Amino acid sequence: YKNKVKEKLAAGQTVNGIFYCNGRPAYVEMVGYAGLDFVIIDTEHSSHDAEMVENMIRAAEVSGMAPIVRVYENSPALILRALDMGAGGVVIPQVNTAHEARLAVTAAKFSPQGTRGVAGITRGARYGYVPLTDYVTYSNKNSLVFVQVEDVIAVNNLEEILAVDGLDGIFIGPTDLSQSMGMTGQFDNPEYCRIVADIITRGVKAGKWVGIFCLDTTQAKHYRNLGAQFLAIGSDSMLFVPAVRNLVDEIKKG
Ligand code: 3PY
Repeated sequence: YKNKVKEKLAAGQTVNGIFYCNGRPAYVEMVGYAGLDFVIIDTEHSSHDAEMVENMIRAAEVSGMAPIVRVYENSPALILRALDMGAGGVVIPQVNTAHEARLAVTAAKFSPQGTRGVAGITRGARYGYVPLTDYVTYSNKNSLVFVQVEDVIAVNNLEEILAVDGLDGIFIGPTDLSQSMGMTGQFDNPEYCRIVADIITRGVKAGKWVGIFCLDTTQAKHYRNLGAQFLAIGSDSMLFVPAVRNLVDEIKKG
């Protein structure tokens, strides 16, 4: 298993993915065959239990996507579990300081870069089929760590967060960011747009990859033009709900 997403990002390419909040592995597999690069399997705003997450990771791999898990808080145990299950990376919500970002990197990396607990028997380690030293090297090199910038506190601390060694990138959470700015969901507000553009520009300048949740492809293209490379475009329900609504509207027209 190779982390194609990390390879593409390193080559300066853009990667496209989707959030998954209402799992079944089959639906993850279904979107993967369409040609997406990654899926963010959400455990923050979802009811996924650990076994479901593991099966969604499998489904992503089968259909050629990098499985990225959003843990529900910045906890070493949750980061460890996601990577042990075979996630290709983690997204960590509500990271507001360089210290918190450093904790996330330390939790995600084995020694010497971090303090992640080692076990050669996990799914990530291919249950022991891979020599432990190879797995440790591979995982440290290839696992992606994105911390979410989704609060004005993080924006104020952005310079220090971006300077954290071993951190691959930042991931902008538009809804929470807009809330912390006192303008929940006002994604067209000029001040909100200015801040988002500024975060992207500063992230790129610092040499980190910038990810962002996009409502649609128009927004994704806009952020791509600003330099964001890791684009999570919509979610499972955002694809499904309009289709069902349309079906109901159409049939009721008589
Ligand atoms: C947000 O918009 O707040 C996110 O975290 C993206 O899902």
